[in-house]
Amino acid sequence: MITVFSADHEKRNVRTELYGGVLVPPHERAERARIVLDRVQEVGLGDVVAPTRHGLDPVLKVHDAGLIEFLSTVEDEWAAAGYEGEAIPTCWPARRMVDRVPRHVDGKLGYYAMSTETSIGPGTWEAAQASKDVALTAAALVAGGEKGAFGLCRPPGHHAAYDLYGGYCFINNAAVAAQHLRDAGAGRVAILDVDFHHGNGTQDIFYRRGDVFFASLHGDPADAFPHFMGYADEVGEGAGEGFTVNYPMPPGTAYDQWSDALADALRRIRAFGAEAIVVSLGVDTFERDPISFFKLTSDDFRRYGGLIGQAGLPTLFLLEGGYAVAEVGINAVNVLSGFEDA
Ligand code: SP5
Ligand code: ZN
Repeated sequence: MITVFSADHEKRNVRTELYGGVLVPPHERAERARIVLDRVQEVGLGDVVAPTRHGLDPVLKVHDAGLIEFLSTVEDEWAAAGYEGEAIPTCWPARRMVDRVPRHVDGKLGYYAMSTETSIGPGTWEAAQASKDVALTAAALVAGGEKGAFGLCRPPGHHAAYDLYGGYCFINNAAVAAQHLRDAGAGRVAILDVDFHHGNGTQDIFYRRGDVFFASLHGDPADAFPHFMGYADEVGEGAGEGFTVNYPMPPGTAYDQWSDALADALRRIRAFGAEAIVVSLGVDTFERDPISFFKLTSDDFRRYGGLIGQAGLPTLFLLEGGYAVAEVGINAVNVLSGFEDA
């Protein structure tokens, strides 16, 4: 399997994440991508290629132009405001307030953010663009006939909604890639989100569409981030009704229960008639992940890669979360090896 990788991910190297009331070094750090790349090379997964540049047109098919303009200017506006730290929102359009984009950067941050842990600093926007180019380049390989491809994306994407960033995400790589597959001729595309966290951004983007199926396995939002989306009764709306499925699961969930949900999601994807699958590959379901509460082992990642492979569809894997840094390479690449061996 070919891996697409860009060293430009390193341009996102913020110092802070607001966590437990303290500014700590980010869980989503550059070292993660280097460790996954090292593992790809160590096991001889296949060639590693650089992305080609795709510009912003494919991004604007799934995101609000206002969000993209904001992301491309926020760092300058933040610096111009005279702040010393990294950009973090401090207020939101909460219930019964107004839906208007403010002029001041503090207001814009609150307008476009879904959470506060995602500090923005110099280079964040460049890295986010490189990440979506990785996803698009890997999508083009699948559209061109590869059975599988791996987009080693960083920063991740699945929390980025139509007009929101957050959860360490800026551009929704999986949504951009799924739209690319549609435009390249796939009539029906499925997105399978196996990250520990609900893929709220991806669900948001396709919620009213019947051509892209979305399935997410995740920590129950009553107990886990993003808290305000991902319940089982969210099933899509309008033309999208019946084309979203959520599998929220409780603290302590291990492979037996988790893989039952995966099998059900794969049945739904087959019944939908998907011509390709985009996997939002977060490995924060791992038993020793520092911010999550599932109990998958490193062997379980290989096993479920095999289940995805047995679906027999062209499959694009895009890296999302996974914060047990020492094991992130082993776990992510185990999924890919399991897929290839299926
Ligand atoms: C892509 C991705 O995995 N994003 C995750 C963003 C998580 N953001 C907030 C996490 C707050 C976690 N609280 C955990 C408490 C653990 N004791
Ligand atoms: Zn996650």
